[in-house]
Amino acid sequence: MKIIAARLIVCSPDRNFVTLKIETDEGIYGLGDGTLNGRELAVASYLSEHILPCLIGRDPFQTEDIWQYLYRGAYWRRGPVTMAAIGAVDVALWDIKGKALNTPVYNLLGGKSRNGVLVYTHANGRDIPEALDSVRKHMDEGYLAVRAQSGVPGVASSYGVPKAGKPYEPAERCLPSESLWSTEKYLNFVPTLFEKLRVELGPDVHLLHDVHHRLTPIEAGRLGKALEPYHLFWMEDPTPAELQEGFEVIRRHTTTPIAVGEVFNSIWDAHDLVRHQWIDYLRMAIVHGGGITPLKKTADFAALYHVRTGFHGATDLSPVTMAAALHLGLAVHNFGIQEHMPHSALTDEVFPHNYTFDAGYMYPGSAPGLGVDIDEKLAAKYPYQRAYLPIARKLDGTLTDW
Ligand code: EZ4
Ligand code: CO
Repeated sequence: MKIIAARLIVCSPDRNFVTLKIETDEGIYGLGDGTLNGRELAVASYLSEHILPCLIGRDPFQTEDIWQYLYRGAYWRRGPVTMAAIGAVDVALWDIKGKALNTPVYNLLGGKSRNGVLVYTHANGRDIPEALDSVRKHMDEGYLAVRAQSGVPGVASSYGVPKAGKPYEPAERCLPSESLWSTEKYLNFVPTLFEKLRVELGPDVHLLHDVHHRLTPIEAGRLGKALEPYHLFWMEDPTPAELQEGFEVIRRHTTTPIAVGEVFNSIWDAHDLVRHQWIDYLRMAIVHGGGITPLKKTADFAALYHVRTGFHGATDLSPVTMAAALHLGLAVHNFGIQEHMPHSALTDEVFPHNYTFDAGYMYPGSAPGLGVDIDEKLAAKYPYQRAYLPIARKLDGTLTDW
């Protein structure tokens, strides 16, 4: 089998997606996701200008060699643009492999290690009563695990707070909007949110929380300690992770489990975090980590240190990435949990898929390959629109981590 064509579909059915379609001489094609929120066209151009011409004529079964060719062979390595581009190719090749062998991709990764993939979804509120209602609503839908975010009194437009009546979607089709941040107000507030949630909801529901890189390690230690009575499933991205040893400081102060990695691109971003057991869950997205090939190795490495998976699954990861995460999550032994921030109805229509949700778990389906397609005619009606993530400033105007 040979690759005869590779092209991009850049569309915006409610939000932007960069999708790679690789076609073979046997009529089988595969899809890969190369979406990098707010920087979509950089990946599209990396693919179309630099990668796609090198794929023609290659054997799509050679996922390992093609991955090394694009990573090692480029001389320049890592970074979100490069790795999302390589990830798009890798995932499309696994999709082709599954279709050619007439089996779902999870069967090529070790087969089913469990019946279904435990997922968590997002509850958002402008205040505690709204956040509580939102968690309850998702529990009624069947979710067993819910991430809870709430507006912080005195902090306008903090992370995870929806505009009235709309589902939360951080990227906006305008220049970066500015949100405000106060660590002091946040740290005083968050324990009161989780106290209320535990009192009202009882001990069984898994509660998660995303700090979104906003604290220093010692501040994160304080928060983790304050949250211990409410036994969170995890505290996510407590501090920016460029300084991996920062997590040692957090660990010294709290037993609240820690998840990190949605902005990582490589095991080398997490190597110290994992081998020192400073974290509990690794959250790299399949697309931004360079595809299924490196993520399978990363998961196996993490397993040696009792670190489990918690792959990123926000709406900026396309249904193709969602499916890839479900196949890998079903197969690896050290699966932890999968994020599920459902796509809009229009996005789901553009990307028809086999995966399903039932009673707290997701199932990738048994279609050959990844089980996701793209309706190119419909996609063409929704062209790319420039969009950005917000930025954040402290109350005195200092730019801080969003
Ligand atoms: O801000 O995906 O856990 N989920 C998140 C997301 C990220 C966006 C960035 O593109 O933190 O909401
Ligand atoms: Co996050």
